[in-house]
Amino acid sequence: EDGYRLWLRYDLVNDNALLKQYRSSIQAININGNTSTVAALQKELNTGLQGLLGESISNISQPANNSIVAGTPATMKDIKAMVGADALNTCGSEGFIIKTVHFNNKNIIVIAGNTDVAVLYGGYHFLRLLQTHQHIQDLNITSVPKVKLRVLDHWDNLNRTVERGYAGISIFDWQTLPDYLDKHYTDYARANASIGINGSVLNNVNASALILTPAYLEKAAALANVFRPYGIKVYLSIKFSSPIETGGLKTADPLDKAVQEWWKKKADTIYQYIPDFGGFLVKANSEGQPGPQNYGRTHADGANMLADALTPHNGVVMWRAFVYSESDEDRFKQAYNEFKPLDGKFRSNVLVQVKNGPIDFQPREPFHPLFGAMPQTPLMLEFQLTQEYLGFATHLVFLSTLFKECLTADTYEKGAGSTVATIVDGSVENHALSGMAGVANIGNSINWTGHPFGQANWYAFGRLAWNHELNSAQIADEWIQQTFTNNPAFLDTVKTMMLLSHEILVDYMTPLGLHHIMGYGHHYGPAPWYDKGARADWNPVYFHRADAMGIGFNRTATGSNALAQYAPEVQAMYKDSNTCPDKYLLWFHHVSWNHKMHSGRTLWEELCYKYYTGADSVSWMQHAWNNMKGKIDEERFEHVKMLLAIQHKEAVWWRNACVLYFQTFSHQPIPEGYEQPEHLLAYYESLEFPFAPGH
Ligand code: BDP
Repeated sequence: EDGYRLWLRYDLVNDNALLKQYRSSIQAININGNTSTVAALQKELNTGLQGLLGESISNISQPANNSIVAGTPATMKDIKAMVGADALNTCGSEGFIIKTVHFNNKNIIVIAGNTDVAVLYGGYHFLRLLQTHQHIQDLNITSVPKVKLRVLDHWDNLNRTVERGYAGISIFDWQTLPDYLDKHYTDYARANASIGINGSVLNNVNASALILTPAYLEKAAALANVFRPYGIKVYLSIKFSSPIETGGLKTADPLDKAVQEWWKKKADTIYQYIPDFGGFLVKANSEGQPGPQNYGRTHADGANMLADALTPHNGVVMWRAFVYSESDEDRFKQAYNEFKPLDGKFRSNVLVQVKNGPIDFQPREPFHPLFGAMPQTPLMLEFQLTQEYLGFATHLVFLSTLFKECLTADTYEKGAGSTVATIVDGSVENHALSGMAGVANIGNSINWTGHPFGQANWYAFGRLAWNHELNSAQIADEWIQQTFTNNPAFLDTVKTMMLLSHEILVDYMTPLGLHHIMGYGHHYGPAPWYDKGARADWNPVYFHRADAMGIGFNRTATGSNALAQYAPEVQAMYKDSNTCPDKYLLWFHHVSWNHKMHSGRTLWEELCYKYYTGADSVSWMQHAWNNMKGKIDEERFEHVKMLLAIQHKEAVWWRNACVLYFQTFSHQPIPEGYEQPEHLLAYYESLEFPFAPGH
């Protein structure tokens, strides 16, 4: 068990009664059609069922008693009659139905959809039911994705390094493409399809212009060919200055005719290589990347030029709103300031891609104020699965709870209930386009994600992009059962660990609304003291603002007034330091060290309490995990055990460094009963990590 099989392990069902039931209801499979997607489905069902049921299942050409019938109205003449035409009408092009029916005197499990890919999704869902030991006698499931574009963004460079990647080098081996098609590519596509991911951006947002040259397009096309049967479209990150760098033009001005023409021709060429190419992801005028503002144009000018080039081919532009420049304006406010005025100015095939929070993938952020502020523009939500600011691939953190916190946050755009999720899925404004992106945590390490539990974040992202109403406990349940075991004690303990893990990390890293106090550049470990960065807004001291009076960033009307970017109802929740929820307090307020918290403790005491509880909770996780010995394979058990020991060491490091540093402002003792830090502050400040990964 090296983790390579992810959640698609298909091991023999170890509950005998259930196995008997499954075997009697699944005696044959009837799938017709000859597309590559049908072949992929057939193969997955054959392998999956053979593994789960411990016997090979025959493929038949007509529905039979106790068989699975999978297909579309086009491939299977009775499908409509079996599930009902009306039901199919609600499924769109990707939704599926799984239903137990009695048809022509036969007991049948139907997996139906309007397209082959929809049926493939249904097939994976059916295998998930068996892997999670569900009863299959009376199935009646209809599942339709809420969001259209469910995409992984790879920050993978053409030399196979991965920006903020902690799981080895890129799985995309550009050197041997297009001739060598690594097994990883197919297994990557299977894993994605199994959770409904339907797009992959192959290269880093800090893009190389080379990606659009014929040599690389040919390589990208080879990947697209592998992914296509699984319903996955390929997208590319582009560099805005490509017309200059590889096109020989003097400018990349989006209003320049020659530039527009260059992109049109480029798009035409791309579609010759990849007929179903998804489109472009663009980081422009952000962290030094070129963009339309280099020519005095707006983000809309830039996005629209690319959108026009893609329109004839039905491609989309995912234009990122991650922008902030060196200025006196609070970094929190800058994306909103630049983008809100552009609402209504984008072509209909442009999505503006917004990170979950206003700063940058912190352990906890309030939702980005652009959600709810650009009603005329489809906003694509960007989460980060790779744990850039959350302990890399060595800390066990289940991100589903972080995702849900953002998705369920209410923007009040159209009154109560306009959650981020319903803005993103397009339902609040009736947008035709909608999307969610996850910055991938995948590399070529044998288990894909480095930390065995990193897989859960990939899994949770896919499941939530498909259906943001799923809850984290359900997702953890599914993932554990498929990835490890159905053992109830294991399930119970590990699910609890997973569900608490995010809050625990927040406690030992950035409690009470602290943010961006990690090591400079690489973001490894604590460095709240750091103030030597090239830009003020890259420095931890910019974000925590600790002084003799207190700590925190005043973003109320007496401070940067970033709060004003939210709806009045949201402002009302956060604007008073006495009623603001503790978890966001230092995001919005500079409060005194003696500020009374909801617990009755002072802020200083609460800060210590959080740091100490956080680190202690990692010991609890270790203890809980140790009790699981023998319930799963030794290999993964030991792996996680060793990683938890690192996590504990680092949690204590975070705690000690932060408490000692903030103490230099609070001038108060670490409350009685807490163990004193092992070293003096100077020791923690002296630690350097020139070779921290991922940067
Ligand atoms: C930050 C990363 C940086 C990325 C940037 C982005 O530190 O490496 O390039 O985001 O999203 O989180 O563009």
